[in-house]
Amino acid sequence: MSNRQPEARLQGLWSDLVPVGAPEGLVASRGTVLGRIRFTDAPAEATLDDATPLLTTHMANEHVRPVEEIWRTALPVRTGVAGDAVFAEDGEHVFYAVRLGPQPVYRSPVRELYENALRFTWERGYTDLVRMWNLIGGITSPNADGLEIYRDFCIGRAEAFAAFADRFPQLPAATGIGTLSPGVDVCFLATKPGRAVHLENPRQTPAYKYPSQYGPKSPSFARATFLKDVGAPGSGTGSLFVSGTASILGDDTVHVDNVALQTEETLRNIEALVGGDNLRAHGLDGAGYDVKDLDQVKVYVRDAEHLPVVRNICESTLPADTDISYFNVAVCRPDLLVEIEGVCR
Ligand code: 3EB
Repeated sequence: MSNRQPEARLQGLWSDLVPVGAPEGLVASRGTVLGRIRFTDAPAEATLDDATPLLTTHMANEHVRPVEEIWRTALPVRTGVAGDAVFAEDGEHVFYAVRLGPQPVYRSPVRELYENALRFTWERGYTDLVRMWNLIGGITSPNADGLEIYRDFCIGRAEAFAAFADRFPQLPAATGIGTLSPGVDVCFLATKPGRAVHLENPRQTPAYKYPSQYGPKSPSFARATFLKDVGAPGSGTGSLFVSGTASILGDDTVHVDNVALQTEETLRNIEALVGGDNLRAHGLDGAGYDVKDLDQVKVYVRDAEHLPVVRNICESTLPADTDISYFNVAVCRPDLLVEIEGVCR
């Protein structure tokens, strides 16, 4: 568990990644729980557990330890159920989580899932989408029609965002990553309006503009979202939520078949994304961040045999007190071997 910048933890939203079944003392932290994501050895329906939303996804195997991500806020929380989804809100933030079981074709059920989610958050006034996670079983396998499941998923998601384009004209930071069981687990964080600024990466084509060689509908996400702290003046202080980032330059996968170079390129992509020049290019003042400021890091590695080399590079690049968790799951293009996300504060 990271203890960097404890004062930042009194503001807004923060998370910890802890081993599943950790003793109380390790889990104890200031604030109230907004939501939890359990990365474990089997999926389960999203539920209220201990009166808080819990998403359970199959992302642990014999190569990585099961972990739980716990999102907290400083404000009192109200929780509930909305159809198949569970949620928690504190008046400033909402966490929403839902599981879609295995489908022959994902397009229509994903569209419906996303439309329900977008309608829900809009109606409650949490109109700034901040961060979405799309955890997709069999991500690079074919659906019943022979279309790759990630491409199938992207069609339904894009259709939902198109239907809500008047209310959500801008896309938030996201992750699209594989899991180890069929089905799709989705969760997101959103806030009341006026706090989120979405960023692109100068080294990468915006994902929503990827050419059709990567699928009939481009992926619907931004490279990062800056969330201003409540009440901060100007662009003020806040947190920068970095999307799942891979070894992509422009729209091309680079360093095919070289996991070390892919990991280093991914970290350079993050460096360019979070730096002061890119923040200022998006109207944010302040010094920006360094890749070393990335915390609450999740590293997704396709092949278990690559875990040691990826760990080595991450641990030699990031400070020793960085909170990093590793997952052995597929990435959304067969030629991508690694994907990295995190939060800068
Ligand atoms: C990429 O840059 C890598 O579909 O939500 C990263 C983050 C990726 C989010 C998504 C996909 C998604 O295209 C894949």
